[in-house]
Amino acid sequence: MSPAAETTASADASPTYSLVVVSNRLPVEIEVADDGTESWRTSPGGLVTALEPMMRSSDGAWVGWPGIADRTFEPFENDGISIVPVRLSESELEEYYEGFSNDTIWPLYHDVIAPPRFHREWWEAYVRVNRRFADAAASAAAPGATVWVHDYQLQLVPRMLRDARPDLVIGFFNHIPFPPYGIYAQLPWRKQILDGLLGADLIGFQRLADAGNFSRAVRRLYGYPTRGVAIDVPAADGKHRRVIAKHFPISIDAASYEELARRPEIQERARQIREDLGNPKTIMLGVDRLDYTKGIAHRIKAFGELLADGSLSVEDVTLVQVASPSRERVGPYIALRDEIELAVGRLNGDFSTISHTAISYHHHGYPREEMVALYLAADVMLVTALRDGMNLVAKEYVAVRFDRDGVLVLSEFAGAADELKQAVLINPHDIDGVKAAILRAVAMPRQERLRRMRALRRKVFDNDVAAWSSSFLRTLTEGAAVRPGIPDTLAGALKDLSRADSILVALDFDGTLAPHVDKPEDARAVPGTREAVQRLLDLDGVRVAFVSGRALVSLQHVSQPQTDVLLTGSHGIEVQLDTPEIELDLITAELEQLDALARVLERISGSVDGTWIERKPAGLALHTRLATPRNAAAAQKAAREELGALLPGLTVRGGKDVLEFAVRSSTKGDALERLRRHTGADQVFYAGDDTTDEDAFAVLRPGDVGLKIGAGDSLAGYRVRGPEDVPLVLGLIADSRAAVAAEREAAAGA
Ligand code: GDG
Repeated sequence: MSPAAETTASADASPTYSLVVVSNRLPVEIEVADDGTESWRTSPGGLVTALEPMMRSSDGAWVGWPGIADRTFEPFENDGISIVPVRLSESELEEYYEGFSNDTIWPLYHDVIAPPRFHREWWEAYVRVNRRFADAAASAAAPGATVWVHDYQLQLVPRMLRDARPDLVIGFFNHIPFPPYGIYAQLPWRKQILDGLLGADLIGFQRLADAGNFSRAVRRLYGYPTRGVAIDVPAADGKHRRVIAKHFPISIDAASYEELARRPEIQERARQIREDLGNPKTIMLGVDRLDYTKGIAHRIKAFGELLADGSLSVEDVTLVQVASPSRERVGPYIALRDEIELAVGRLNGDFSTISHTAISYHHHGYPREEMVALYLAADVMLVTALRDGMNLVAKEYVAVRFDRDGVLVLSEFAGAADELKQAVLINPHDIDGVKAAILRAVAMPRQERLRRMRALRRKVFDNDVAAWSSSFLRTLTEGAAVRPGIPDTLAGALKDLSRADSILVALDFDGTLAPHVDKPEDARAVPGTREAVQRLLDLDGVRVAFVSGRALVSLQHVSQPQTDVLLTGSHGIEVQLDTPEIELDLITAELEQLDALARVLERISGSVDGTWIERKPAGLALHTRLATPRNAAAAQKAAREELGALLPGLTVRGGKDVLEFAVRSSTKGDALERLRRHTGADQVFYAGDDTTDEDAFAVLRPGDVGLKIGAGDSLAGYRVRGPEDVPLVLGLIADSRAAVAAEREAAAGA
């Protein structure tokens, strides 16, 4: 633990990091001892636990506010993680944090449960502070680093970072809901916030619905095309940048909660709690930050009515409510505390007896050990949020219950309800419904409790916070965000490749030379491709081939190849290798299979909108690109099942929105091997974007270069963002090759 060094000057030539996490609060806080000495203490939270190992192994830094205003601290190291503190003044704390973050965005994003307040000075402070966080992150990030920005306080940081550092891979995770457009549209700065977020490569949300709300807002306010999770954002150079908006439900470090729960002293404490409460038959528990989104008043009302109508009695049931202090200087929170405490006081006044308290109410924060003991003691956990991004309390309760007992009553307006379906789900606004759920939970037979808890535990343990963070980072670094430009390592490999006596440059067409389009016949190579191919064709010892899944005539039509380009279509079944004609050979039996195949697919495609058939020399493709996801899946399933039964020998291949059936099995790997034989090339370069290109990457040999275009797992050693980068890559091969030729000529002349 490092001492809290305070400085006024900033350090020069600070070190940089390959993974930078940015959040409003740092995972450390300052602790002042009795004698006034200060030290840093780690504030344990799920996020820190999840990211700690990754931060340590990948040279990580954490940028954030240390929790104390008007103080400047030098970056320092804490437990193997570099900490970069950001300074906030007292007035910024009021305007940026308490104001814009917690009194504008928080209520707006939580379905305006409380009215959001819009103040232009708050917005200005928000922009100013976001800029400071972005500057700090930009200085901490190494070239090409990954930066992960967290939460609603920092929504402008992704754009600010991208403008300052286009080399970075930027992710953003929103821990709270993203509201429907009708609500979001109230925000006077609605366009600026969207633009801020769209600076990221990957924007993560808790629920599918949040990601959908975000994409809809982008469509409504900017008109950018969205397709599934992808949003195409125009970039400064006239091209498009692909941003992914997707749900990644956050979780907890489940094993560490269970580990605490298994400690004998914590189990003893749970027994003690029950005894101290007068050994009621049922302990119900609520644990929340004292926040109007948590529906605390609703649960108190339901419980009060159950006591009033005699369905429950204080001898049998006690409600323990932990309401940890939160945002105590923000207006609505001051009012909420009064409201809740009045309700608790009234209810206890009406129903408590000398020996039994109706509500045991605690306006404190407790150590985690005490929280775990409370979860263990609670027979029924009440989570009645009116709106909640996820609600980790629900998952913590489940993780703690290694005895598989206990009933979780869970609001369907909490993100956790999407996963924890075996909870007793409620609409907290429906007080009668909440009352019925409480009675059901109190009386639930043990068998049913165990069955439900077992299923809930599986969910929570299978999807813990480590799985969450690694899935977000994987999507960010492998998928959404392939870095722009040509990686140095690729340039180096191409240089080595071009030293070979003869080389083959083999290129997939769709998605590699040409962007994917809805109508295959409209596909065209990006500008500059033809010239780059021509430069290669003009060089000695270089052959160029197009390798496609398309029928060869269709490939000729869309690619308009120069005469010297070698062509293979239908995954290698058709070839045109320095001959005027296309070569293909199918036997009669295969031709008959082809007819049967066509009949089945025509019938399926005729009955499902948005699907069509493409005939290929040795097979047929069922395209589903224009169908709804459900129809596409149904059509593909029907085709697979029917043809699986009728023509079991067919080769089936799934691509992007397409399912292909062939009577002759051949892959792009076969095509590439044939091209290698035909050209006698010493080394091969292959570029492709689709799963079918993986067969070609699989047959590459040492010294060959495989280039994957865009996102997704691949065997290729190198990757670029999209087809627009490919002419540059081809140009680089031509440059290196020309340089090698010049060198050789000079050597020969010497
Ligand atoms: C936001 C989103 C989303 C509470 N009191 C004490 C205490 N806690 C701990 C709980 C839990 C955490 O605080 C609260 O997390 P929640 O998820 O329930 O809610 P928010 O604070 O509103 O969090 C939320 C979350 O971000 C993560 O993305 O799930 O939807 O609103 O871990 O245990 N912990 C201790 N003493 C307390 O008195 N030790």
